[in-house]
Amino acid sequence: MRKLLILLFFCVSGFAAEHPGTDAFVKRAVSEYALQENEVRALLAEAEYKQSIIDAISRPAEGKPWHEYRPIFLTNKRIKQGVGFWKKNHELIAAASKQFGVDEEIIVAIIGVETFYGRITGSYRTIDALVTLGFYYPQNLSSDRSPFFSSELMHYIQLAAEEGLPAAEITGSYAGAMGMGQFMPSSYREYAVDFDADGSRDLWRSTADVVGSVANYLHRHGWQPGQVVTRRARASNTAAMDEISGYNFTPTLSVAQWQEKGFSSSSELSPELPAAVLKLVEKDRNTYWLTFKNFYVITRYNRSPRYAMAVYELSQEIKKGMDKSR
Ligand SMILES: [Ca+2]
Repeated sequence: MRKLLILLFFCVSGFAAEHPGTDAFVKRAVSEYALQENEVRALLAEAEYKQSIIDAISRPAEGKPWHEYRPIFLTNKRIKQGVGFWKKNHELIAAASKQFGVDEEIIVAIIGVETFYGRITGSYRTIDALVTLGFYYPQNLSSDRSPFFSSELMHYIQLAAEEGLPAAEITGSYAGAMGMGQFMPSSYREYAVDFDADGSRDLWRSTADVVGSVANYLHRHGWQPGQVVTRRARASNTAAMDEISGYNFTPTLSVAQWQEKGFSSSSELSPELPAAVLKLVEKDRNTYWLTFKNFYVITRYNRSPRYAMAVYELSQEIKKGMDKSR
């Protein structure tokens, strides 16, 4: 009986270490990406399923209405520390802004919203996050994002090999985002830059690399320096509310066309300027905004329009704080 129990124990623990989908993943890693089978298997065996990660993905902050979402990011502390971060790194930020053509305050605000200027980069092991979400994605959510996380896991393994990173030790957000700018592995591989030219792209310890990488990310997604991000709009009683998207902020209609549909804004805007319309849910009413190419670019960093609005508003408050202290 005792022997049987011991045998059973080893079987159960053996199975527990093998995540569902491991074989198919390893097969792809080897055939499509020429990764070493034993190394991939060893890394996956180290990864642990975390219920806390499933719980976290099931209730993201982006689900909150704007009037609850905004106060999380638009705090005096985050504004003040943004001014401090900008002053401390003003040469780096100015250099990145110049090289990549991205407004300085937006670079600062992104790092501020993502990690409080590098202070809170996340304590989940990235390998746990990507394996949990890639192999155990909850089926009761509106869309199955396991293919995305599985693909990010593949990128992560390649990134670790390319950059010489300790793949089983790195920590980040519950969704696998890493470092001061919270780059997903695919973004890290594609957009991170070695801005301090020391031979490696280090988004944990090099503020220069982080600032340069955030600027490069926005630049590569089409940032237009000095151009408008968003403007408050007025909606007429007959405005075409059904043409407002909750998730797609590609500017497709012009300011003039939106005006015909009942959404008007200040006269300084060129009538030909392409725009989208955003509705924000305030406590006792809705507000409407014309959003432009640069707003869309911020949504490439995080798809939530509330995220983009928080970044924009924070950037403006930090800029005001900088102007005051100059
Ligand atoms: Ca570097």
